[in-house]
Amino acid sequence: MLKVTINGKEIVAGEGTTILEAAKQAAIHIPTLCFLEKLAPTGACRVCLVEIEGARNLMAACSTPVADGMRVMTHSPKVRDARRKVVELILSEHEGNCQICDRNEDCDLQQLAAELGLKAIRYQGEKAASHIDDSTPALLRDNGKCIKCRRCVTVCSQVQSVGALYPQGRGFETVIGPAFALGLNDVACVQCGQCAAVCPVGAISERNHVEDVWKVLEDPQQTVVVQTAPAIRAALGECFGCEPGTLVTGKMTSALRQLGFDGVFDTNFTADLTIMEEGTELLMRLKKALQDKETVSLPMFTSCCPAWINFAEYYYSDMLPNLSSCKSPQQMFGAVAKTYYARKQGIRPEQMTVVSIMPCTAKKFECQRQEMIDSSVQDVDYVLTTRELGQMVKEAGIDFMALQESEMDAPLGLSSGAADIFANTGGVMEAALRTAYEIVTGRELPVKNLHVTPVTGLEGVKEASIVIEHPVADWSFLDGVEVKVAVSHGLANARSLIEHIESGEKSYHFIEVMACPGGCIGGGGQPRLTTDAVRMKRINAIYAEDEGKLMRKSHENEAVQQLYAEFLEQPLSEKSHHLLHTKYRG
Ligand code: HC1
Ligand code: SF4
Repeated sequence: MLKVTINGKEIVAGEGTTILEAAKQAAIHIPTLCFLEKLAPTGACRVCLVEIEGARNLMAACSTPVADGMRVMTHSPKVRDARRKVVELILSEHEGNCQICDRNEDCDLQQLAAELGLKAIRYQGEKAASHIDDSTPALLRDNGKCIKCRRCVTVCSQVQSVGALYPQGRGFETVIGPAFALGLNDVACVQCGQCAAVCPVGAISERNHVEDVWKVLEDPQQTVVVQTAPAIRAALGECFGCEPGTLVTGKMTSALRQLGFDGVFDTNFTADLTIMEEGTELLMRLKKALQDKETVSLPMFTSCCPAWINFAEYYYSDMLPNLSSCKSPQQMFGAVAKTYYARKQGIRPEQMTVVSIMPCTAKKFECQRQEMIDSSVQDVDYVLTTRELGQMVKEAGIDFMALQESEMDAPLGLSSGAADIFANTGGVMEAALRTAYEIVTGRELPVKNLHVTPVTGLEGVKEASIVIEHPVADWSFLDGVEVKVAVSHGLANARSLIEHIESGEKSYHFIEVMACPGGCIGGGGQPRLTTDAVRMKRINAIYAEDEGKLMRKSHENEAVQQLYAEFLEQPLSEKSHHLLHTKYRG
């Protein structure tokens, strides 16, 4: 252990601890711009400069390890002056247009200027030219606002193993973006939005569709229904000052009704439907492989995360037959709403608009894919992120925190606890196992025993196995079979998992992949900044939502049962195949 003194306070720290980490242990705040927890520091922004007794230069706290006997000053006059200069130089190049910027009042640079007490910018520099990349339906990049901190570069390469963004040129000429000034659509960007989630300023954001939704809400010819993803309810409150992980399901429902939606529904309804379809698909693949000895594609991968689908298409096209053919719950919802529900309402698909509230930017891409037009028109019309919904509620003058709670509408608003946990890494797996176990064994799982603990939590790759004992007659070929499953989140983890499978080191029957760290609760459209502490709070809230429900298994959802009885007939029926399943291109 090493003894260090920071601002006169003695601290004991382990070998390899950085000054930034040691200061945090001692409750001393050193400001940063480029730093991201758990990822290799780049030292790019120089905001975390500190003074070390005996050293000639100021050092970056994020990348300087402590040494025994080191004496550090984090806010000495020399440090404060240097830090101000660094931030003033950044501001001198930054064309912020703050009042009309997406990040106004939610901008790390604004906050930093306030924290440092800046009253003037002593330097007048040339501003970077604005260059807008709107080549994808998911994201908008404006190089004019970029402060070259490289957070997006770090996340895209280290967390997602994509590397779509990187610094090019030198000094003032440095540009962060895809090679040769191409758009994100021209490179292998999966549109996950993790770059937008960490950008400290307004340089990368979601493509904003709020105005489109206002317009359609005002159109008397349209029936406008809304679906909310499982992860929204544990994060939307943050837009109104709540602690991360505050559940706002009832207030969110009331707000949506007040905004003028004609039906307030839940993506969770079709998450339950997904379990019926995907669980059956998995069991049929196992039957073909183990009983009929046919060649089938195993392991089967979940297919609800659109950024994961993009990743598989770009990098592992040979594995596309291994993806479940199920559409995501978002897309199943659109197809069911514009057929089954529209018919119940006596309207045609083209008279209905489906809006989704998603924690995700890739969902904006997914809804306009050519494969997603099965109701005869585009099944989902607009996708808003959690942040965009927060903006709409504010624009409408709704006092969110004062709203009474209310319930979603039937039938497409009814769902189980299994659907709630889709929001968390490991949740789709757990939801599928709850249903598959009961189908195969004919025995009810004890309520206390529903969590599959090895697949919960924030470890990057998680594994579990279940030995099937005494299945019912139809599934007797599974007797004694050890079903192996894996869960990964963050695409770099998916890549390493797939490489282990391809090399033969690992084998599984079923794998859940979510692109964003933590699963959807950590999506690219969620309120910023999502740290691990924030992820855990949202995850715990979602588990609490599940645990508070009487109905916690997808196959118990009576509204889903009714949908089968009145319309779809049974899982994997012809109609289900037409509306709920798809095939992805290579
Ligand atoms: Fe997700 Fe899903 S859980 S993908 O993470 O399968 O976005 O929340 O809506 O579609 O249900 C996102 C979340 C979401 C779908 C579901
Ligand atoms: Fe990289 Fe995802 Fe951003 Fe695309 S959306 S640039 S893949 S982090």
